[in-house]
Order: sequence, then structure tokens, then C-alpha cells
Amino acid sequence: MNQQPFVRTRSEEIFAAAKEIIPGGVNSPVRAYGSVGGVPPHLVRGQGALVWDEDGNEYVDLVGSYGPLILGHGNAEVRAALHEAVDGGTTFGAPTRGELEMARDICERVHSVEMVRLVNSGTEATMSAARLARAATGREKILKFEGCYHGHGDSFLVAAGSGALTLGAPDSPGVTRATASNSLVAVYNDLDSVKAVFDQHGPQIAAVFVEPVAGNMGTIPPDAGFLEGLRAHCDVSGALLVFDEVMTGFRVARGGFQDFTEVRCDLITLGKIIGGGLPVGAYGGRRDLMEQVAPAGPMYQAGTLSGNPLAVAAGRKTLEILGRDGIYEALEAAGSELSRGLMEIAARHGRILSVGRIGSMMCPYFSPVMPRNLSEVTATDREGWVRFFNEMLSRGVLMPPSPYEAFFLSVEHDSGVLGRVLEAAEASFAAIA
Ligand code: KE4
Repeated sequence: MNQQPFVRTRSEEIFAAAKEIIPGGVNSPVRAYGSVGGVPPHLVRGQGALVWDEDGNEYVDLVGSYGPLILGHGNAEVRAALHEAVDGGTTFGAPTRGELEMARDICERVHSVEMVRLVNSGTEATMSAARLARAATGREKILKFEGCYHGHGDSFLVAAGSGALTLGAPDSPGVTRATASNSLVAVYNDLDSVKAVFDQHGPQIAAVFVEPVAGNMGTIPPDAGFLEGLRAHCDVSGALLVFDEVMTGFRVARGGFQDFTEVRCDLITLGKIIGGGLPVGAYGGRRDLMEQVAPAGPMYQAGTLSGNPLAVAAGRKTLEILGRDGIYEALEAAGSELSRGLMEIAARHGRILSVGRIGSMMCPYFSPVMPRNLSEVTATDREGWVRFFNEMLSRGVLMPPSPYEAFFLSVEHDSGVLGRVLEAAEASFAAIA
């Protein structure tokens, strides 16, 4: 284990040049290390649980591309499937058998999905699901939760507005007040806040969007009864319930979070893992809703590369492998080993960690109590977390560069790899004590 801060000269050079012609030097903001400072390692290769940067530094990867790489980097079977697909062509703009098989793979595994449409990202999936919910109900408002992220579609880039009515307010320039006024915001795990919104706006609400496990403010599972309460409000008011499982789909279980709950959503959004590392999103659910999507129905949605043969090949092979015995048990064991190890090491150095975790998706909070919503997450020790991040980075462990992002382990994160992480954690907690 390298005990010296890694030299990242080439990453620095590339980052400086990139900032001249790419906003912030990155193609997605979190990668710029704004929350943690310093220069992001520019990666050149990944294999299994490891990645290497431009300067030849090796890291244990806990980011996993923010979810897709549940099989680790460079899975041989996925690569073989891609090589075979690319030899046939990269895109056709015509339907292919693979898309039917992918749709069957999803419908067979995920409760409540009778029909599904493939798109190119999680954002496209949630944007399309929102449009479908509005089309199907004739209503305009969407309810989401503080701290939940559903991609960068305008309807979702809203924060809780001022006042008790939690009216949406633009969270980004460019999102109009008109758009934001149709986005309502409640507090995750707080059914009283949900009731307040439904009391005020119920008949106007087209859909409630929720991450069944909140993975964009770390990892916060739903309180007992929370999802059941959302289902009940939707049933009474006629709003649709949308599970955004872009992150949890096929991550937490073979069928996503619905394998753990009796609650059934009306629509679901998927992404990340179903692309096997290539760009894919999907939305699906009740047949009577999905049959309203063009060309079967009037709600328009389209995409040049939707159902792309390469992404479908990688995604199908990934789902096939995830269907094999023992995979989720191994992921659960890895998550449990890392979570327990981090808490024990932190305690030895006088720190109490609370780890939010479901399976191989987890987040260590620098807090004696497990947060249940965004305001409790923002009350955790962010400075301590940032110092820990940078100590771990200097010891060859790549955590996601934000306390609001989850760790994603893969089937390649075996005890040997996790031992390296825990060894780095021991030194890092000592360094920040
Ligand atoms: P994409 O458009 O990034 O494929 O998916 C948007 C999205 C939708 N729904 C959920 C629950 C999500 O977590 C995401 C994207 N997740 C972030 C990670 N927190 C993507 C990482 C990034 O923005 O670079």
C-alpha cells in the first residue's frame, strides 16, 4: 500500500486542459471533485475491483461508475458479448431481437413491469415516466423528495420552496418558475409532510417519484411503513406511484427493491446496471399505462440510439450473470464485511460511524445516529468525511467524491480487496483522529 500521497501529474495536466473546453473539465459535475478538493484521478483502465490512473497509480474502486459495474471492471463475459455484438454492427435504427429479449429479461425479473421501453439514460427514463404519468392522469404536478435525485430533467431539479406548502423552487438556473411550480417536494421518511402536500394538492398530483432506497444522499433505506404510506396516498388520490430504481434496480436484489416489499409501483425507472457499463435507461410498468406510449398510444417519446445493440448485449449478459446462484449472497457478504470493518476501525479511533447499507450499496455517515432524511444528512460531520476521503485517496482507495454518494461494491470486491480498503481506513482514521 502506497503510504505517500499519490503523484497525479498527468491527471493535473489533462484536467487543466479539459477545463478550457469542457465545463468544469468534466462531463458530469460530481467527477470534478468540487466537494473534496484536489485533482480527480483521470482513469485509463479498470479490471475487477481495481482501476489505474494516467500516472500509473492503482486504486481500489468503490465508485463502480456510480452503480453500473456490479460485475466489476472488464468482466470477461460482458466483453465477449460486446465484441460479438460490435462485429455485427453498432447501431441500426431498426428493431432487433435483442431488444425483445432485454424487455423479457426485465419483465420477468421486476414485479409490476408488464411493458417496458428502453432509453439512453436514467434521466431520459424519469423524464419519460413523468410525461407518461401526466398524460395518463391528465394532471400536472409531480411530488418528489428532498435529497432524492431523478436525473437532470427540469421537473426534478427543484428544491423545497419556502413556506410550509413545500412548493417547488428552481434548483438550477434555466428551470422556469412555471415548471418548478408543478414540482412539489416532501421530506423522505416523513409521511406527515406527504400528507400535507396531498391535502393541499392531491387532485392535481400526477405521480409521486421516490427512490425506494435513497441513494443520492448517501444510502437511506425507507422507514417501515413509508412506502406503504405513499401507496395509500396514491390510491386515495388517483396519483401514480413511481419507483425510481435507476440505482437500486438489479443492485439490491435480482428484481430490485420490490423483492423486499409488498408495495407495488405503477411505473418504474431503471438504468445503470441494465446497460452493463454502456448507456441505457428504461421505464416500464402497468400495461394500461405503457400502451399510451407512442407509437402504441399518443404520448410521444423517441431516441436515435434507444435499444442500442451494444448496450443491449452488455446489459443482457450482465443480467444473465446476475441470475446465477450465489451472486447476491456474495454481494451482501461483501457489503456487510466492509460496513462492519469500517465501523469497528472508526470506533477504535474514537469516531462513531453510522453506515447506511442495503446489500452492496452503502454510505458511511460521520454521525453517531443514522440519518433518515436530507436535513439529518447535512447535519453529519462533512469536514471529517472530506478529510477521510483524501486520506483514503492517498492510500489507493477511490471513494465517491461526495458524502451524498453511495459506495458500490462488485462481485470482485473479495476479502483480499476489502482488506486493502480496511488497512487504508485504519491508517486514515488514525491520521484524522
Ligand atoms: P443518469 O441520467 O445519470 O443515467 O441517471 C439519473 C439518475 C436517475 N435516478 C437515480 C436514482 C439516479 O441515482 C440517477 C443518477 N445517479 C447519479 C449518482 N448519484 C449519477 C452520477 C452522475 O450524475 O455523474
